[in-house]
Amino acid sequence: MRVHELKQNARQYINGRWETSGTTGISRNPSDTREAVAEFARADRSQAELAIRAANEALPQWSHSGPQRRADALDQIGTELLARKDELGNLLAREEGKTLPEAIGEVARAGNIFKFFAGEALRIGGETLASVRPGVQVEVTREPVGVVGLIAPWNFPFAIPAWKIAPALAYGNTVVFKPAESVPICGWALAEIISRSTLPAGVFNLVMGSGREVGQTFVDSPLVHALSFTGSVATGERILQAASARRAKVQLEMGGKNPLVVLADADLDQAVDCALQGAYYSTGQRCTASSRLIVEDAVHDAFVARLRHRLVALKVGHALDRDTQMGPVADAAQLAQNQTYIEIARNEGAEHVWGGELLERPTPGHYMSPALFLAKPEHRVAREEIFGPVACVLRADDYEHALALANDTEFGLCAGICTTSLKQATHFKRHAQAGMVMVNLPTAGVDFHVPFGGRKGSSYGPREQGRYAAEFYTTVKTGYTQA
Ligand code: TXE
Repeated sequence: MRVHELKQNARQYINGRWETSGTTGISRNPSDTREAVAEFARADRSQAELAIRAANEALPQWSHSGPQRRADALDQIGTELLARKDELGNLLAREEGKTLPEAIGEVARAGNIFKFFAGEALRIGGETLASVRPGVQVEVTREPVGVVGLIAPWNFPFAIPAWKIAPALAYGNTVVFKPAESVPICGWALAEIISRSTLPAGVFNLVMGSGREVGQTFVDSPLVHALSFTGSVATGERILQAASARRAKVQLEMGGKNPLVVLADADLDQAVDCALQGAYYSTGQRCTASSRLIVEDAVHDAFVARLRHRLVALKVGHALDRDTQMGPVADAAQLAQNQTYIEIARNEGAEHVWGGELLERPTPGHYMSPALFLAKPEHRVAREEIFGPVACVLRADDYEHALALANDTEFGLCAGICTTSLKQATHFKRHAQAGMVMVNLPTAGVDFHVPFGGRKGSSYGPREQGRYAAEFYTTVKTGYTQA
């Protein structure tokens, strides 16, 4: 079913059937809040439990299914996502507010992820080792973890679900998936494609609803063996406590306060481009956003002047307008959070360089201008994840000071450096305390086939994406055979 043919409300997908719920919600367009994207069913606890039971019942058969069957299903899903990337990108831009080119790119990424894991399903391997005991053979094999509960955020409503669902299915797990409350229709559209693949009933289930009801039911259910979550630090920590108390396997991707270091020898135009893209594209709503720009003293003022110039010219508008470079903030709560941080920055004495005001556009939406501050390392605006188009510049005396500032954070997702010095780029790659490191690139914008994740307060558990995803979605078994 095409998205524009959605006449009734978007329903839950449980045990191979589309189900209504007791209540419904309306998803709205952040570029034009008068527009309802669609009505959707809102599940309660009992419906979430039904989905979990369906996933449990489907597990024995699916976990022993052949890899070709899994590969074919994933490939089919990936092919449809790629073929419909323009239409689904339009939906994504309308529901989440990222610009149309960004949204189409995200759907294509989701399609490529399914295709990648179609291949991985055929590459599940193991190890054979000689035993320390004569005549005994040891083999290490990978098996599915079981039923996995996937809890997604709103900022990448196709790509993040894809990079959780595709490896889960490739490695033989069954899935209960909850999209974020503000982007259910993107989750539904993905589920609708999955529902038409060759997966048996119950292997994949969509449950739309609140974190407190549906998400918490996944977290608490003894029938959910593993949980993969992307979202805020506070929710992630609560999930970790509850899930580890019942010994479920947990993977968390949470916030970031990613540094982009600009050294005096950097190509300054390239560095300003990296900062602009990294901090403000996708309206700054990326966990990898370059929200701390750490600039060496000698080029500090020139860098700030050039970045300010670019911000003044940045076109903020409706996500579907051709000229728009930065769409609206995703929802009213996030806009309010951004505005609170702007107030905090001013009250703490950070120097305001540009932006941060609410903007009026021809359509009523959550618009604000990109904001830039000169901050001190102790300012909250330089320490806490804001998750909006708000960045700050910190002045560094030299490279060593810049590196120390870069690592002076409770987060550790991504770190970047702009420099023409091979020596310093190499040193930074080795000493940045982050899961991902970029040289002469924005901190945001990563490939789909390599590991994604961080250190310190940003992440918990094994990495997502690439073949490293097997660490979370499988468990190993060690077999001994006496010949
Ligand atoms: O996140 P939540 P929200 C950060 C960002 C943002 C803030 C709040 O700073 O401003 O989080 O966003 C589900 N048990 N990030 O409110 O609450 C929820 O329904 C189980 C950064 O959207 O963490 C949603 O599906 N699940 C991040 C998901 O958790 C629960 C991306 C995330 O929601 C739950 C998003 C519960 N008790 C937000 N409560 C990044 N770094 O990429 C909520 N959920």
